[in-house]
Amino acid sequence: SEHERTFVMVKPDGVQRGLVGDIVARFEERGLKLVGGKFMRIDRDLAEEHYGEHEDKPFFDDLVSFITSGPVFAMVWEGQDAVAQVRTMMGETDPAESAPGTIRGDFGLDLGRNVIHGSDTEEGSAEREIDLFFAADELLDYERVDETWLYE
Ligand code: DAT
Ligand code: MG
Repeated sequence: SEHERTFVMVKPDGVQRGLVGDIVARFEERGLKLVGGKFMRIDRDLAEEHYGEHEDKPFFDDLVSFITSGPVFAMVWEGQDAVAQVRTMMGETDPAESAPGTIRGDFGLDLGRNVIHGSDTEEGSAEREIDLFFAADELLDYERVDETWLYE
């Protein structure tokens, strides 16, 4: 909590469906601050490391194939309770169970094509993912002009 950073990624389906702008706009409008962004293609090694917690799951191979199948937009967002707030804005893992108004609930139908990744709230997850995708000098420190109006 307090001001923290979280790793977010528009997955290949979200990029192909032209959802990058809408997704970025949601976080910007919420008041979160973009501190890093990278349009990239994930290779197999990075995919396997990023999703390492799922390596024994039956869906692991499909997940790695999917996430490496096209460009993704990787981002780091900063703000008060950023990790949990992003998870709430994303909805449930399965878009079919996600409420309208959430990103997965507005843009997805299928578990294996759920548009977006965001770090989970487990201690250390966000830091691990940020370090995996971004070098320290790719993350920018600056103030948004509206910060005094976003926070008491
Ligand atoms: P999340 O992306 O909400 O953090 P997760 O970490 O449990 O969810 O799983 C990572 C991704 O793997 C998820 O976005 C979609 C896929 N996935 C999860 N559970 C699955 C399942 N039971 N069958 C197929 N794909 C699954
Ligand atoms: Mg997860």
